[in-house]
Amino acid sequence: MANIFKKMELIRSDICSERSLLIQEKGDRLLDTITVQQAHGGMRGVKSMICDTSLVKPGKGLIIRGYPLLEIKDLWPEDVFILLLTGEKPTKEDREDLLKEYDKRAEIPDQIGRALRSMSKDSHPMTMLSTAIMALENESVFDEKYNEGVPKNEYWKYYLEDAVNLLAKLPGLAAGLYRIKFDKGDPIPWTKGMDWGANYANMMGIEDEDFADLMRLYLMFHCDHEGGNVSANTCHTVGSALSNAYYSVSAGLNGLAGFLHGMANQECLRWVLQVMDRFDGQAPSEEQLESFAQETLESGQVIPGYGHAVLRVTDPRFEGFIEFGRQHLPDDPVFQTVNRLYKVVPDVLKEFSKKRVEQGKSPIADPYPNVDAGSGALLYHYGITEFEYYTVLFGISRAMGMLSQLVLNRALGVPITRPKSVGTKYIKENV
Ligand code: CMX
Repeated sequence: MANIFKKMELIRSDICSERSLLIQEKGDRLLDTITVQQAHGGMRGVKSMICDTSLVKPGKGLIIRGYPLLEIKDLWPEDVFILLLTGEKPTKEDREDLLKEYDKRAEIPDQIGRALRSMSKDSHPMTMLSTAIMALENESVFDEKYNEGVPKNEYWKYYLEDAVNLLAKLPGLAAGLYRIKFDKGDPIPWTKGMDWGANYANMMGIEDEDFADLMRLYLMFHCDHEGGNVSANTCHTVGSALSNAYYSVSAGLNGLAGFLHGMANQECLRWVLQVMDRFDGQAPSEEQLESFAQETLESGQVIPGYGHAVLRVTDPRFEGFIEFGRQHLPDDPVFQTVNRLYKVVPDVLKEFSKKRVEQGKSPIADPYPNVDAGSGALLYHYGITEFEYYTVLFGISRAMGMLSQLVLNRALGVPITRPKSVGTKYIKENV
């Protein structure tokens, strides 16, 4: 890991002095104001934390270290982890250096398989993932070094060790739990010399070059979405207490398992298959899909895979997946249904939003598809029909964003998170 360490040593001193200078020169300047509505509304849009790994622009979508996502979609997941962490696109040597580390660290202790097998058969795959990560927590290098009394300014090094250890094991954990939970046979070990995405595909038991390509794209697309989303923000907060990377990432993943966040991908495919079931498994017409979408809204449910807290355009990650689908599976009925839904759902949501406003409710701010609307159809095509598993794939990728943010936060010495809450009485009396 010499290359990454060297780069991190260099950028660390730069980012630390930049941070000190900014606080010194502009520490008392106003970054934002907050309204009562925002305090009551999930702090939507409040600028109150720093994240340099990526940015989500409402009109453009995800920008990773200055690169719009679709411009760098051919980077492999291991490349993007280095980019998130260091701010620089990796060289071939950097990638090889990281892959060698994964080769050294990927082996999963036997007790993890035993722990997963002992879990209740109806445990959700996200519960199994979180449990498996927590079962590895005793391996934290940071905890060991902290107990030895290393100085604060070296904490980041051991968070980085833990990050690489965890990333090396995550595909094996996730693929292993897939095989255990869905009776696919014994877990398959990591193959040395094979990249992260292809290894994950292989360990799931799916030997198909196209699927390995999809995995690389999938793992790249879900890697990060700035710092305020539920999973990243949770990981940030837990890590700020110096909980190690295992505690922090597991906590973030528990947030990802929410139906309004990463679990929307399983819900989305469930919803797509529901409408197809009505039409003998065929892709329904646009009219049929329109009335199904209206029915969903009228029954008081959300349309999964549509809407976003920040985005106000079609998610470029969705566009990227649709492009992959057009190239590799244009005739697949599930993919065709997803594609047709894209033609009708935004208008249905816009109409529904108008009615909501007439009733004095808030509008639907974003009627367009997010990442979760497109990914499931592709996974389904390659035989991953167990859609409760989809959030695990999202989580393995998002761990790269959470871990790079965590390491950078420790490198900067970001303090423990502690915003101030106020009561209703305070607002009534003081605002
Ligand atoms: N279907 C129906 N109603 C929707 C909707 C959708 N797809 N998207 C938003 N709304 C509703 C909200 O539920 C909210 O209604 P109430 O005021 O009655 O509670 C209203 O519109 C206003 O919400 P908003 O300001 O547009 O959106 P929020 O920032 O509050 O929420 C999100 C964003 C993603 C939770 C919401 O759009 C949603 O529930 N979408 C469906 C679930 C989904 O796809 N989540 C995945 C997001 C991406 C990810 O994190 O992975």
